[in-house]
Order: sequence, then structure tokens, then C-alpha cells
Amino acid sequence: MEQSRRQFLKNMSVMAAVLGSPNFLVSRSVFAEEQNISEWKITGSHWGAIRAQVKNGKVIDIKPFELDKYPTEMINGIKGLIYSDARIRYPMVRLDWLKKREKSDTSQRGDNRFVRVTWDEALDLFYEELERVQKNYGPWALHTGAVGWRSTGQFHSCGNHMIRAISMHGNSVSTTGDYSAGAGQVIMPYVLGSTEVYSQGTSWEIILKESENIIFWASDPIKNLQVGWNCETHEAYEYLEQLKQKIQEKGINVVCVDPVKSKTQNYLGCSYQYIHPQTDVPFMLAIAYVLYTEKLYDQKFIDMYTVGFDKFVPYLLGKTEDKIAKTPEWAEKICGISADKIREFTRMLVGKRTQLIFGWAIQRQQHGEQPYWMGTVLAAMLGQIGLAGGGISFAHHYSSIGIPASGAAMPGSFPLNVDEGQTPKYNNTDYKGYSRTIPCARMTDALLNPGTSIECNGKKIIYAPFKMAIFSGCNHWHRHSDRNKMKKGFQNLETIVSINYSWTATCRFSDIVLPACTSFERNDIDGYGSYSNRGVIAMHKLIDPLYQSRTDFEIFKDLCRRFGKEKEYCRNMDEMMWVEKLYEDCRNENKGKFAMPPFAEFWQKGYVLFPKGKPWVRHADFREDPELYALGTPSGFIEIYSNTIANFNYDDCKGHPMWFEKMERSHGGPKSEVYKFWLQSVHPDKRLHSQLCEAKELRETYSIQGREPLFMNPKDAEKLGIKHGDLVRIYNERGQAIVGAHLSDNFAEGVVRLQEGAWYSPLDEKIGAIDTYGDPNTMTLDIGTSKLSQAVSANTCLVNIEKFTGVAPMPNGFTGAIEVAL
Ligand SMILES: Nc1nc2c(c(=O)[nH]1)N[C@H]1C(S)=C(S)[C@@H](COP(=O)(O)OP(=O)(O)OC[C@H]3O[C@@H](n4cnc5c(=O)[nH]c(N)nc54)[C@H](O)[C@@H]3O)O[C@H]1N2
Ligand SMILES: Nc1nc2c(c(=O)[nH]1)N[C@H]1C(S)=C(S)[C@@H](COP(=O)(O)OP(=O)(O)OC[C@H]3O[C@@H](n4cnc5c(=O)[nH]c(N)nc54)[C@H](O)[C@@H]3O)O[C@H]1N2
Ligand SMILES: [Mo]
Repeated sequence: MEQSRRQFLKNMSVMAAVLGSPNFLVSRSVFAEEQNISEWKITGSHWGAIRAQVKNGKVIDIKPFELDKYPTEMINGIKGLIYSDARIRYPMVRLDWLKKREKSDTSQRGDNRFVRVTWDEALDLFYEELERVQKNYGPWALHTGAVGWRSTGQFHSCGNHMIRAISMHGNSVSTTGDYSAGAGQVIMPYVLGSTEVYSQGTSWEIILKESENIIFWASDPIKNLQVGWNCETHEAYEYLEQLKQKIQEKGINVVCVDPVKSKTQNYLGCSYQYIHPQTDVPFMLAIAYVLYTEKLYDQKFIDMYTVGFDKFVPYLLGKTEDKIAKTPEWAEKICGISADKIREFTRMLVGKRTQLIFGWAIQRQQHGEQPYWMGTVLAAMLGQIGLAGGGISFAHHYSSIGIPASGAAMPGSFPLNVDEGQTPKYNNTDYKGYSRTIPCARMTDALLNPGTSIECNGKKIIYAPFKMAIFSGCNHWHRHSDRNKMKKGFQNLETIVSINYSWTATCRFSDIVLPACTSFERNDIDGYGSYSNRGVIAMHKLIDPLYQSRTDFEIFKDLCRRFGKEKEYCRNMDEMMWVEKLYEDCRNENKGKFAMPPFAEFWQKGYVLFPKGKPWVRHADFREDPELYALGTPSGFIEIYSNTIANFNYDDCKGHPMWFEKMERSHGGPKSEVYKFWLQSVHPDKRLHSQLCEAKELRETYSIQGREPLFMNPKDAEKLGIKHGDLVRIYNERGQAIVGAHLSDNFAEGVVRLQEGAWYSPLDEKIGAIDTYGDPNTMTLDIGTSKLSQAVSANTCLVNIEKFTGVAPMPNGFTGAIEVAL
């Protein structure tokens, strides 16, 4: 569960515009003198805090919060999100399901024919299905792991409402891991003793002061820090702005290692090291080879802080099975960086304070564990882990990591679980031997192969034959790979319930759809800054819930009433009582340490700010005393070789980092003869995943002929007779989509980009139907990274492209259901 996991782990021209332009900020002068701030309501979002002007029950204007110095353009999409054509107006039930219930023809799912029902009818149906599944089958038949990037707000956090309400009725199957850093969070505890991906990193302030080299390795902070898990403060941009200055003054050498010139590279104007997609490990191995053979590495650090180097070196030198020395000459044929350049790059890293900063996309590929493990080995050989401005980090692009935590407690959330001492209506815990959790990225496999088992992180997972699934606060039909495989898999489910405010593809492929309201239609409270804990922000309701939508709280309260647990569910408190309680609990916790006014005063003012925390260096304690501050690994040291992993005996993740060939790889790799382009599906510049895709005006700032832009190199386009702005068909054996060509020199030949979160809009419900808007997951490969993590491999994907000829069907994903009568 994304929710609980994160809470737990916290403690131009169009051509140049998207990636090229440095004006990633909307205007900084937000409030003119004559404007009275108090007339503007304050609220928070993943995109930062905002002020809104509301007249006659309608949101008229939105401006960035006055303390947000680096607001994102995404807030320009908020009005479009609230008032989009895709809003779900009332509860809806799929036509054939309403007629035949669990015996419906599930191959019709996705035809988008729905019948309007009343709230009472919809919730009765939902409840009857829960009863049927618990009585006829048991907890193994219900899948509730489907929650994701719900809106911000600690009380209304919608996944919690769904999980708590369903847990009060009965048990179910949930998920482990996440789509973000599924491979990283499993491998890193074995290597560095924590997930690293969700750990606070060395403060930017220190990096700017101490680093001589900064390597952004598959990391695009300028693009990705626009959003945060809680209300984002955007404070990191201040440091990135200073970094740009330092680069100009030649104070710090910065290199982006990426197959694409990222937004960060363009903004900073720093050096760029192109690399063929998915080949970072060969590049790193060759660097390690040079470090080792030329004795440039830090032997003392290796001896004192690591284990297993001696077991890794034979592999490096070609003295193990494969008999391949990992020389620069060997690597250059795979990664596309010349042997000379590899040597030069290696020498640049040595002898200077070097900070390696990794992003997450390179672990969202087959064998995604390896680049992180090998990256750590490199950092260990450089010997700077734990030094100010040196070493390795895995999340400086994420949710205010790098801004030191204030130390203040943040408001808690609406409880996820059943209250202590209470039991569900059906307390059946007999899972018939099936696993209670499955790795989130293996959901379709589970649906297609019920009863079979897979290996995962030293355990056996046995897939239950799910009958029912509930989706809340996620858009599964954006996030998961391989749509046509999903279409097949989902046919095995009898009943699917979705709760959302927008008619996403997930709703379209459901049976019962319930309209939630947006976070702008309810009162709430949130932390300001996800890892920085900079304050607490009031989320004032801007307008009443539109149409027949309700808060998730009201929806699930009403569901719980049907089995006599309404009072227990809400603890006899309403929205404002909860908001006040979460605030007062937080205030109590901070008493004597951080001043917070009483609730009424806070609510009136709209926020409390805490002083910034003290700058901090990751792994400094371990470096200082590796015995006292041992890492959380089995040995307490950095594990270059892991006995635990070696003992799992997996063929796709062994005792030390290695190069494994991919199932699909461009630039001479497998299948590159058939498919000419590597498709990367990075996180979108002007959306949060699929959120805001429905905001028409914002979408029109980047879409092409109403389709998602496909970024590609002009030379590739020329060869295919494609011009900027043309419609193209992108396809492979898994799927096809119509998209709009966006030519840009930021993209190397053979590399194309479709941003994740583009709304899946298939022409019809049939398997293979063309996607009329351009969701990359129509084409991506749905396999586990390895037996270790079983995480997503979305960036292991090859495609072909051709100019679209003929009459293109209109994109059909943004206008909701086709309403029919029973
Ligand atoms: N190809 C490819 N695929 C990817 C990725 C990739 O890099 N490439 N990235 C992956 C990653 S890292 C992630 S985190 C996932 C993200 O996947 P998701 O978390 O599924 O993505 P979102 O689009 O944020 O979906 C959130 C949904 O919640 C709904 N929602 C928001 N607020 C509320 C609320 O208050 N109540 C209710 N009921 N619903 C609400 C929104 O309308 C939206 O539909 O995608 C993954 N998918
Ligand atoms: N604007 C915006 N920001 C976001 C999000 C969003 O939806 N929109 N989502 C948030 C979430 S949930 C997450 S998980 C994070 C995701 O954070 P990441 O996964 O780190 O982000 P991506 O944007 O997918 O990719 C980052 C960079 O990796 C590069 N890359 C891809 N493959 C390779 C490779 O094989 N080798 C090398 N060297 N580089 C490669 C890409 O070209 C890109 O420049 O972002 C967060 N921030
Ligand atoms: Mo993510």
C-alpha cells in the first residue's frame, strides 16, 4: 500500500519548450499590493500550496502560495481538473454487470456503457458484493492493494478510507512494494542497510559547498521536484538555481548521465554524458575496471567499510564463468561510450569530492537492482561515502529530499486499520494457502495465472484466484504495464469497484464506479514539505462537492452503515472534528519544541511554519564509526557481495552486481533488429502521472493534434518522413497508439519518449484496439525486474514508429462514460 508505506518510511516554440526552457517557474510576483490575501482561500496539493479566489461557488482564479518561491506551472491545471468533462457526476454501473452481476460478460469491460444509479443502489450493490465474496470464497478472493497517488490531505487520504472500511467488513489480499522504486527498495537494504530511495539525503547546502563533481545519473530533479508526496514547498529549486550559478563560475563540475538531455541538463547548462539506454551497468563496470587495474580506487575504504570485494574482483577481471574482462573496450560496444571517454570519465571522478546522485528510472527496467548495486560499488571504490559532498544518493529528485528535516512532528492521518480491540464482520483468516500480499507489479500475472507461484525476495508467492478488486486513489489503467495483457487478465475478475473523481480508464474498465469529490471540495490538513517537515498547511474547502460527488469519508461511512460499523468507522466524528483532532495531536507532540497556535488561529491564518533543520550528511555516522553505527545489512558493512542474495540461487540476481542482457534493448541489443526505438516512459513534466491529464487547457499546452507528444530525434523523423506535429503510429507486438510527433535534439537517435500518465483511450474494448491518445503502457513490457524484487520493468521496451496515414479516430478518453438505460 503506497499510503501506509510512505507514511511509514518517512520518519518556445513547442520544439524547445518542454525540456529546453529554463522558465520552469510560473511568475514569482504573485500577489500585487492591492490584492488582499485574506480574500483568497488557502489549500495544498502535490503541486504546492495555492491561494484560490472563489465567487458564487466557483473557483475563479488560482495563484501560488505567497511563500512558494518556485511554484510549478501545473497549478494552472487545477481549475481544469475541477471542472473537467471527465468528472464523474453520479454513481454508475456497467450495463452488462447490472444485468447479470458476477455472471456478466467481462469481455465487454471497457466498452464504456454505463447506467446511472442512485447512491443507495450503488452502495447496496457494493456491499452485496463484499458479502458474496466473503461468504462464498474468503479473504483471498478480494484484492484491495490498489491505492496510489491519492490527493494530499492527511484526513481525506482516500486509500486509508477504503482500506479501513473494507477491513471492518473482512480481510483481503494486499500488495507489497511500489511502482516508484520497487527494485531499489528491495536491493538496497542488502547493500547499504536501508531502502535509500526513501531516506533523507545529504543536504543541498552541503553539496553546494563541498562537492567538486556532481553526477546526475538518470536523475532529473528540475522536472521531478515540481511535485511532492505531501504539499510541496519547492525549496530545492533555490539550491538548483545556485548550482547553475556555480557551474557558470566553474565552481562545480556537473555531468548528467542519461540517454536524453534532461530538463535539468538544459536548465543547468552542465556537461552531458550520453549513454545507450539500459547499459549503465557495463559503463560502471568499465569504470570499476579502470579504477582497479590502474590502482585509482580507495583500498582503505574498501577494507574498512565493505565486505565481498574479493568475490567481485574476479568477475570484473574476467576470471569467472563468463571469462570477460570488463574493460572499457568491452563496455564501449554495449553502452556507446568510447573506451577513451570511459577512462577520461573515470579520472574525472577520482581525487575530487564527487557526489553521485541517482534517479529511479534506471531501476524501473529489467534487472533494475543491478545499477544501484553497481553504483554503490563504484561509490565505495571512490571511497567518499559519508563525506560531506561525496558518496552516493538515490533520491535527490524526490519530495524535498535534500532539504533537512525541521525535526517537528507532522499531522497524523485518518487511521488505516481497524481500531484496536475491534474485529471485522468476517474475521476469516483462512487464505487457503494463497499469499496475503503479492508484489504490486505482478497483479496481471496473478490474474492470468491463479494458483501458480513465483519467487520473490527469498519467499514463494502463491497467486490467489481473485474474484473482486477495489481501486481507490490510483489509476491502475495508467500505472501498470501492458494494457492488452491487462484486458485479458481483468476478464477473470467478477467484480471491480472504482472510486475516483475523474472518469479514468480504470473506471471505464470497472463495474461499479463511485464519484468522489476532489481535494478542493473538502476541508483537510497536510504537512508542508514531505521530508523537510517545514510546517503544517490548512486545506480550506474551496467549493462544495460538484454534482453528486461525495468525500471518500462520506462514501465509506455510508458503506459501513450497511454492516453496522458506521460509528466505529468514523469514531463518531465529522470532517472538521477530525481535522481539528489531527492538528491538536500534532500540536501536543510538538509541545515545548515547536510552537503551534491553537487550532482556530491556525485555521484562520492557514499555515504554521517551522524553522529549517540543520544541514546533514548521509552515512557520516557510519563513516565515523562503522562499529557503533553499523549499517542495517547482515554484516553491518556495505555488501559488495551478499551471501543472503547468493543463497537465494536466482539466475537473474546473484551474489554481486553483474551485467545481465535485457529481453529488449536498443542499439544492437535483443530485438533491436525488429524494433528500431527504445521507448522510455518517464514521469511527465506537466502532470502528476495521470493527474491533470484531464485538465484541457493545460493538456493543450503540450499535446499535438489532441494526442500525447512522442519526443524523438529530428534525424530519425526525417528517415521516416515524419515532421514535427504529424500524427504517428507507435507499436510493437503488445500494443499500438496514435501520438503526435515532437521533434527535439534532446533525444538521441533510436530513443523516444512518451511520458507516463497519458490517459489510456482505446478505440474499443477489444484486445489490440489502438489507443487514440498515447498511453506508453499500451506498449510496455510487464515482467518482473528479477526474482529478487519482482518490480516493474516499464523502461525495458522497444517499439516501431510510422507516419499515421488515413483518418485518425478522435481521442475518446476525456469525456466520461457512455450513459445508457438499463
Ligand atoms: N510506463 C510507466 N508506468 C509507470 C511509471 C513509469 O515511470 N513508466 N511510473 C510508475 C510510478 S513510479 C507510479 S508512482 C505510478 C503512479 O500511479 P497512480 O498512483 O495510479 O497514478 P495517479 O495518476 O497519480 O493516480 C491517482 C488517481 O487517484 C485519483 N484520486 C486523486 N485524489 C483522489 C481522492 O481524493 N479520492 C479518490 N477516490 N481518488 C482520488 C486521481 O483522479 C487519479 O486517477 O505509475 C507507475 N507507472
Ligand atoms: N513532474 C513530475 N514529477 C514527478 C512525478 C510526476 O508524475 N511528474 N512523479 C513522482 C514520482 S511518483 C516518482 S516515482 C518520481 C520518478 O522519478 P524517476 O524515476 O527518477 O524519474 P523519470 O522522470 O522517470 O526518469 C529520470 C531520468 O532517468 C533517465 N533514464 C531513463 N532510463 C535510463 C537509463 O537506462 N539510463 C540512464 N542513465 N538514464 C535513464 C530519463 O531519461 C530521465 O531523464 O518522480 C516524482 N516526480
Ligand atoms: Mo512513483
